[in-house]
Formats: sequence, structure tokens, C-alpha cells
Amino acid sequence: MFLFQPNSRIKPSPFLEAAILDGLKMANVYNRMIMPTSYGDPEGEYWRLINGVSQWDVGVERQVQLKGKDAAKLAQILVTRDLSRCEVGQGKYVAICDHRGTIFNDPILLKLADDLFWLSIADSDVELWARAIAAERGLDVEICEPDVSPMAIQGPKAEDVVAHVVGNWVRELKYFWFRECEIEGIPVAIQRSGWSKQGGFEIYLKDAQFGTRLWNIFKEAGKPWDIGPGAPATPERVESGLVSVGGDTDDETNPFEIRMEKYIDLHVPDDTIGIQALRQIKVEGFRRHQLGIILEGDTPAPLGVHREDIVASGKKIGMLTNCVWSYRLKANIGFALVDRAVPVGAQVEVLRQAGRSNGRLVEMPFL
Ligand code: THG
Repeated sequence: MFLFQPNSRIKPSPFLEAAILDGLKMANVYNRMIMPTSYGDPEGEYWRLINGVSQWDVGVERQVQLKGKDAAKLAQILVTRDLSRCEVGQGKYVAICDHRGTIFNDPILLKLADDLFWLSIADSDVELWARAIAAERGLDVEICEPDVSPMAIQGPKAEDVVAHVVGNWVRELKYFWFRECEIEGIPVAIQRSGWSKQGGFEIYLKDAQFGTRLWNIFKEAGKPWDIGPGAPATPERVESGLVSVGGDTDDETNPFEIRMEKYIDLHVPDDTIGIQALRQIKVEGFRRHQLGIILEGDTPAPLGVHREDIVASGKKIGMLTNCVWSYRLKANIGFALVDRAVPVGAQVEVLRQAGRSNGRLVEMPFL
């Protein structure tokens, strides 16, 4: 038998207890936290997300708070997207790059006030990075992790459930916009967002002691729509072409290579980290691009722990960074990070652990 031993360096999500009571069966590690991944029926959880409404503990989407006179200045130094017209109450999907233009995080930035921002981060230590940059540049800003944890309500029926709990005003929220409010006295911010393309909201809980209560409020309210517990579903996010930075990237990947050009503003000030490198990459051209791949064969063959080489005419042209059985396309599909000379439509081979597999490169999203 193998037992997982928690310690004080593994931050518990405020929803984890409720998730376990609801039958959590599998989890991952993300941002040094336990990330629920399945309640024992991955296919059922997938179809509930596609057709109904699903409730997710995504407390692993940790917040990094920037507060103070130079908070806006620091935000623009950290992210390679123009924030000058970002309004209070608005969120934006952004890239954080290092000085070489390599992307290492892709948070949602939330502007709560002119001098207050949250970066709702993917899996790498942005707080440490932000502190170092702020200190090196002598900025007047406080950086901390606030007591804020997201829970997602996702799927085509999510809006009905959330409107039932907080009111019809949520129907008017634009994508990534949010509003702070209370649910039965529990302080939250509600944003139209979530790591799926099926629509939905994230409820940012602002006081961890109410995790189980907030979970149960939505569990109860969602019963007429058959809500159930779930988690970010790999088949759905791959079908939808959503990138997982860290999973689909390596330590040389720039945002252009992974279809993020529309979130990069090359005209931001020169002191934005990585922007000078990105301008140069834009002029000189980048080396790889990310395409979808559809593999032959009709048995599920997901990617294991390791990325797999992709070859064409006997030469390595790139790597498969994820692969999953698509319930809607009825094929194994994945993301291919390949040389830019290799076009959409190319027939390739993947050196899978079980043997060679033929595949075809396609445009994303798949669906
Ligand atoms: N919610 C919150 N924090 C997060 C995530 C989230 N932090 C980590 C991770 N997810 C960040 N990554 C993404 C990636 C894609 C999207 C959101 C967060 C996304 N993208 C849409 C797309 O690519 O089509 C829309 C982007 C746009 O058009 O602006 O939604 O999920 N709190």
C-alpha cells in the first residue's frame, strides 16, 4: 500500500474536504497543491461537462496579489500584453515570459482596483518571480498570496446554476469580467471564466474557512440541473485547443509557437520582461508551431508521463506534448509541437511507447 503524507508545504484547497466527501478518486500535483482530477468516471464527468454542469475544485489556481502605488507598473513589467486599457472589474488572459521570451506562466489577470491586481496563475512560482523583480526595480508594491481560492462551475447549464444562486446579473458578465459580492454572507468574486470551452464561471472564495459551505451551496442549488463533481477534463481541453503551459511547453517555448500571438502586444514599454526578445523573435521568425494531431487507431492510447518524438521521413520534427482519447472524434488526439516547415495536413509518425503510430497534423481547435 502507498500512502500520501501531507505536510505544511502542501497547501490544502479549501474545497478539498468537500471534494473527498463527494468521492474524489484521483488527483495530480499543481502549484504545490493537490489538484482533483477525477471522481472515478472520467467519461461520465466529460459528458456532464459537455451537456450539463460540473463543479470543480480549482483551488490550485493560486493568486498572486500586487497591491500599492506601483502595482499597475509591476503588472505591466511582468506581462507581455498591454494592460493600459484594462478596467477595474476586467480580467485578461496574459503571458509571463522570462528575459529570453520563454513563456513560463499564463495567468488570468484580474484588476480589482487601480492599485490592486490578482494574477490567477498556472503551475510555476510567480510570487517569487514578482518579488524579485519588484525589489530589483525598486518598486513600491506589496506582493502576497491572498486568501482566495477558485471553484469552477462549468458547462452549458452553468449559467443557470450560478444565476440561481446569485441572481440574473451574472448572465450579463462578459468573458473574464467579474464582480465581488456575497453568497449567504460568504465573500466571493464571480468571473465568467474557467478552463474549458463549454462556458461557465469561477467563484473566487475570499475566506478559506467557508470552503465546504460554498461547495455545498452550489451542490444543492445545482440539483435541478443534475450538477456533479468534476475536474478540468483533459479530453475537452485538448479538443478545445487550450494550452497547458508547463505541460505543452518546454524551457525554450515562446508564446508565438503556441498560438498565443493575439495575447502579445509588442508595443508595451521596453521594461516589460521578455518583450525585447519577443520583438526580435517576431522579426527573425520562430522555430516551431503547435498543431493538432489525429492518430490512426480506435483504441484509447493516452500519453503517459513522457512526451513522445514525432518523425517524418525518418527525421525527428518535434514532440507530442499530450494525447488523449476524444469521445466526440472517436480518435486519439493531441498537441504536436513541430518544426514550422512541417505544414497542416502532413502525415507523420509518433514513436509511442507501444510502437509506431501514424498521424495527421491538423489546425486547432479540433472542435
Ligand atoms: N482560471 C483561473 N486561473 C487559471 C486558469 C483558469 N490559472 C491557470 C490557468 N487556468 C491559466 N490558463 C488559461 C488558459 C486559457 C484560458 C484561461 C486560462 C482561456 N482561454 C480562452 C481561449 O484560449 O480560447 C479565452 C482566452 C481569450 O480569448 O481571452 O479561457 O482557468 N482563475
